Amino acid sequence: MTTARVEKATAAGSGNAATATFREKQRSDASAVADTKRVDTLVTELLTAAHDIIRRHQLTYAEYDALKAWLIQVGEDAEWPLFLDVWLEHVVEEVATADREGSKGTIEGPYYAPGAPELPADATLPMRDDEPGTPLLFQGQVTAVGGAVLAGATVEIWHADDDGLYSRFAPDLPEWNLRASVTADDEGSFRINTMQPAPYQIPTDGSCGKLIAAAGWHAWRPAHLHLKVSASGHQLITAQLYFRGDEHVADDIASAVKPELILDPVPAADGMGDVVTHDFVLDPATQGA
Ligand code: MBD
Ligand code: FE
Repeated sequence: MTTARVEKATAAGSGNAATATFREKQRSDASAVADTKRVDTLVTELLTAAHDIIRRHQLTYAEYDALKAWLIQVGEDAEWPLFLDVWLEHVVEEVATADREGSKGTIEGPYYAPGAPELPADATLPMRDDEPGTPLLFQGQVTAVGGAVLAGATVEIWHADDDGLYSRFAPDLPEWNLRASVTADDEGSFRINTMQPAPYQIPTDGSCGKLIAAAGWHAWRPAHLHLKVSASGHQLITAQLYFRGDEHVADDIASAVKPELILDPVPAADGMGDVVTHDFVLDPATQGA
C-alpha cells in the first residue's frame, strides 16, 4: 500500500469526478420524472419521517445547525453521489430487481464510466507495467434464464487497484486502468486477466468520512469487482463480486454484499496468482423496455 498515493486522493477530487460522470449520464438518459402526485407523495413522506425523528429524539437547535452545516459540506465536497450510493442505493437496487429470476446483482456505486476499451473474450485489462497486487484470472459464461448461451454478450468490468483507488476518480492513474468492455465468445464465455483489488475506504477527509467518524462507524467496503453484463433482448445485470475471507464482507458500509456474490478463488495452476469462475444468467427484456 503506497500511502502517499492514497493521501493524494481527496474526497473533493473523487467527488467532483463522480459528480461530473453522473451529470453526463443524466444528460443522455434522464427519463422525465414529472408526475406531481408522485413527487408530492414521496417528498411528503420523507419530510414526515424527518419530523417524527425530530419529535421522538427532541432535536436541539445545536443539532439542527450541525446537520445544516454538514449538508452544505456534502455539496462543497461533491459527495452527494458517494453518500447516496453508499447509504440508499442498495434499497433502490433491491426494489428494481425484485422480480428477476436470473443472477443476483447489486449496486453500481459512483465510479462507473462508460466507453472503456473494448477487448475480446480472452482479455487482459489495461494496467500499468508495474501494476501492484496479486494476479487474478476471472472467468465465466453468460447464459439466459432457461439455459441458452448468449454468444457475444458484453461484460463491462471496472475495479479499484491494490491501493483501493479507481482510475478516472483518483489522481495519477492511466485513464482506463483496470477498466474494459469485454465481448464474450460464441459460447458466451470470457477470461479476464486482472489484478486483485484492495478493500475500498470512504475518503476520511470529506463529509461522508466526517459522518462515519462522528457516528463511530467504520469506513470500509470489502474488495470487489464491478460488472455490467448485457446481451440484446435481455436485462442488463449490474453486479459486484467479493472475495470470501475478506473481513469486510460481513459488514460492508454500503450494505451491498449478497451471499451469491462472494467468490472463492483458488491458486492458478501456473502459479500466477488466483483463478475464479462466476457465471451470469440474464432475464429476458421486459415488455416494452
Ligand atoms: C465504491 O467503490 C463503491 O463500489 C460504492 C458502491 C460506493 C463507494 C465506493
Ligand atoms: Fe466500488
